[in-house]
Amino acid sequence: MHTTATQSWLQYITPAALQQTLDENAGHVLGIVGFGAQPPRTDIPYISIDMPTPGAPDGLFEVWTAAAAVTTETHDGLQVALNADALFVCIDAAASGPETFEQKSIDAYRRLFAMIDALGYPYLLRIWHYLPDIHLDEQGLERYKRFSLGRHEAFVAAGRNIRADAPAASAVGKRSAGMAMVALAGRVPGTAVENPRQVSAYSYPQRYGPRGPTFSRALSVNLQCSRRLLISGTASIVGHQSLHPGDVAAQADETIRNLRALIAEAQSRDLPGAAADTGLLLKVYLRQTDSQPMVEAKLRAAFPGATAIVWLQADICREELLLEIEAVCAA
Ligand code: 3EB
Repeated sequence: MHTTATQSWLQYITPAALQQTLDENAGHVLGIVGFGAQPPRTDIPYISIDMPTPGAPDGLFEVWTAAAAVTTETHDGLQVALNADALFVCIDAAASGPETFEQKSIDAYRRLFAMIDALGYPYLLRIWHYLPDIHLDEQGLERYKRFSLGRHEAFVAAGRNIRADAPAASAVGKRSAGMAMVALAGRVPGTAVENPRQVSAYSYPQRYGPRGPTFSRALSVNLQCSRRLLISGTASIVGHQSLHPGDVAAQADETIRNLRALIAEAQSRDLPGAAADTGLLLKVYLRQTDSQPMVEAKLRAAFPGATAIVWLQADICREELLLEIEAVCAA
């Protein structure tokens, strides 16, 4: 039952290592996300995100693998990977069209929900949103807020509960036009973990947008041999407020406290995948890359057992936030 894929689950690799990784995990790869690098044409779901990768001059690949054998198919024009308990899909929403990101969000989520419902994987576990010009004013509302409004409307329209059905998520900027989404869905729900230091995102007050962002702070999932804690993009927010504007070092410290609080919360509930110091994979989005060495030193000190720390340059969804960190606990 255990294959080599069980140990990995998620790998961040250089383009030079991609072919070998795909060969070693043949039949067990759920999806490939390229950052600053173009994935190969393959049956496996893949997408390229236009985002600089400081410290990785050739770009990097995020490769999701699974213990259970994976098949691929096309559904509604999308390449989908499926196995006994998970579905993986990438949605590359066209840059064209006059509609706002509220409508783009509604359309993409409608398509996603219709697909995961039809294929029998109705529980959205993890989703990444990569949004161009995330701060752009769209008819009097910042694009990220419009996007969140559309997401809320899409959850409601699909009969989903904005709290109980909220997946783990990240939402950050990307460079070239067109919204990209990457999603992992399951046949059974995960267990949500909220951060005791933070107001739940779906309960943010209106000043952060007419509808709060629909995501959980973390989701504990059990996919066959793989019990993991999927931690959402986490930033320097306490309560609902952004702390330490303009101070990236203090934001990094605050974000580390948030990550620790979340992991401790999962541990206190005996949820799987929550040992902070082993097998932690960290993906760091920095608004400006000059702080990378300083942030890296803090992360290495805080999480000495981290098995990967990868770096991307991206806008964060609130203008005053200078970094956002997502994680997978693979303990
Ligand atoms: C925050 O805590 C920071 O809108 O899907 C982090 C993760 C953030 C996901 C999302 C937003 C999202 O509010 C921003």
